[in-house]
Amino acid sequence: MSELIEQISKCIERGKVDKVSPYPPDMRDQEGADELSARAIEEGLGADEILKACNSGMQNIGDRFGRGEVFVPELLMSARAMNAVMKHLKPFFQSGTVKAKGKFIIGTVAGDLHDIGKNLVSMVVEGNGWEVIDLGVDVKTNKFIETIKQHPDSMVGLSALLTTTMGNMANTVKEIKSLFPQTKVIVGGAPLTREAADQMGADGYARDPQGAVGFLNGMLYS
Ligand code: B1M
Repeated sequence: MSELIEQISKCIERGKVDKVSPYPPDMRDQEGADELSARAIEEGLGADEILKACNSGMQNIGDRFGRGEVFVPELLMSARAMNAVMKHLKPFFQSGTVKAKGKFIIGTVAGDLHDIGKNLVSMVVEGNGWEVIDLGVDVKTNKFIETIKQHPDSMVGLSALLTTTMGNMANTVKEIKSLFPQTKVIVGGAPLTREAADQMGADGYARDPQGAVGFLNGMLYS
């Protein structure tokens, strides 16, 4: 791993957003995720490599949270640092070729506020030529239903990061499929598995954004 990549990963783990951010106190006046990722791009490092560094920083802070060593405020600072990087990476994920293969409605399910992974899926899907309607986080079933009514030709993606919100996801899938049996629904997020997706009655499961693109493109030609 290059030194720059290691520094970016550390900034994500420590929640160091940018140079002016006073947090964390021991990194005061040092460059943060914002400046370092901009520099990494200038130096020609790939967006995928930078994203991998971010994910490893996120994994570390998540593990420390799981062990009770850090708390929600630290997770939030890490999320802010990651968003600072995503701002620079967005153009790379959106530089797709042909536009509008179809519409894709996506949201994080009710009760769940995690949106970093969902945003990545949005960007990559959009970059692959789909029009994305992003409903945000904590999206209730009704909101999905209303949006499908407005865009009946869409496919739908649901994201969940908590085992406790997988139940809400299952309810949303069930409701969508009972009202719109033709609408294809794909689910994803860290606690999901293909088995869980099958049990929910989802049409597809993807463990990463590329998997979501593969599913959508596959549906186009099926
Ligand atoms: Co939370 N959190 N969090 N958190 N958080 C996790 C998920 C956790 C695993 C941490 C831990 O305990 N080790 C744990 C969940 C345990 C569980 O249920 N299994 C947890 C918890 C417990 C909580 C709270 C309950 C904490 C509390 O309040 N006590 C709370 C819940 C709030 C709520 O949602 N109601 C909470 C809050 C938060 C913050 C708000 C502080 C913040 C989120 C900020 C934000 O998203 N804007 C946060 C964060 C940052 C995390 C961790 C550290 C990082 C998540 C992340 O962004 N990962 C996370 C630990 C971890 O993941 N190691 C943790 C990076 C992201 C790129 O990956 O989201 O997995 P991911 O997305 C991937 C794939 O999953 C996939 O593609 C993405 C790119 O590869 N994917 C899809 C995602 N959606 C998809 C949809 C698809 C296809 C693929 O198709 C539709």
